[in-house]
Amino acid sequence: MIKFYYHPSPNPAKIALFLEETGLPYEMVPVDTRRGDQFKPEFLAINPNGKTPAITDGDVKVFDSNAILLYLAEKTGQFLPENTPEARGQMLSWLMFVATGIGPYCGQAVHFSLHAPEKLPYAINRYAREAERHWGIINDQLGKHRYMLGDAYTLIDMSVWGWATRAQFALGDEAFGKLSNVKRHLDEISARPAAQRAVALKEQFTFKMEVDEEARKFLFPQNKHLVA
Ligand SMILES: N[C@@H](CCC(=O)N[C@@H](CS)C(=O)NCC(=O)O)C(=O)O
Repeated sequence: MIKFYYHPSPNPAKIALFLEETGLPYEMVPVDTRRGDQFKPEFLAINPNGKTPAITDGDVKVFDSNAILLYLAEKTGQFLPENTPEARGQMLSWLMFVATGIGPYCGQAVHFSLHAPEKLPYAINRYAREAERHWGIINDQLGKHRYMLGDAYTLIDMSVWGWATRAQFALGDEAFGKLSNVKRHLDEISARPAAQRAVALKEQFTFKMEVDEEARKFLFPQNKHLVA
């Protein structure tokens, strides 16, 4: 059975949605990153990057959310676009775009506005504007058709959904004013029963929610190198 290494945050949410949509049997393994579970040797043996999500499927280990989505889509043959070079080219492009644009820029936007010990206007502005710009590209794409790749719901929609659930947190309460297509897409997917089960997964374990000194030590280990 698939073991799904999970924390209630945007990248694992994509995998929770895929697993729930397909009905693949899986066991959820909580990784409480605010308590340091991501640095346990048994987890690092699966994901040497020490971040969630990861899965094991028998002897197969897969880490990084978009790699896991592609692995599961290829394994099941579900939620893939048609098997043409054109459709596959678009799928790979958007998969990498979400992985390298949406995720990291939203993450850094939150980091510099909320968690950085100094409020640096240059860094706050750079990451907020870049996060907005990336979401604007998704919004334009969703203005052309119902889903990211056309008329069919695919793994790319699940990848976008994981982060869209946190877009307002990253960009501010007014974010959806300029991103009406993203909001429409988010609302449609969030209403799916599989998405509701994916969101409810966090209730199966009591994760630490506070970002206190202990959590900051685990989430931002590089800070120990800062000179006081
Ligand atoms: N590129 C990775 C990023 C994974 C990532 O940053 N995961 C976050 C949760 S959304 C995490 O585990 N954070 C805890 C930490 O950084 O220690 C992916 O797409 O899976």
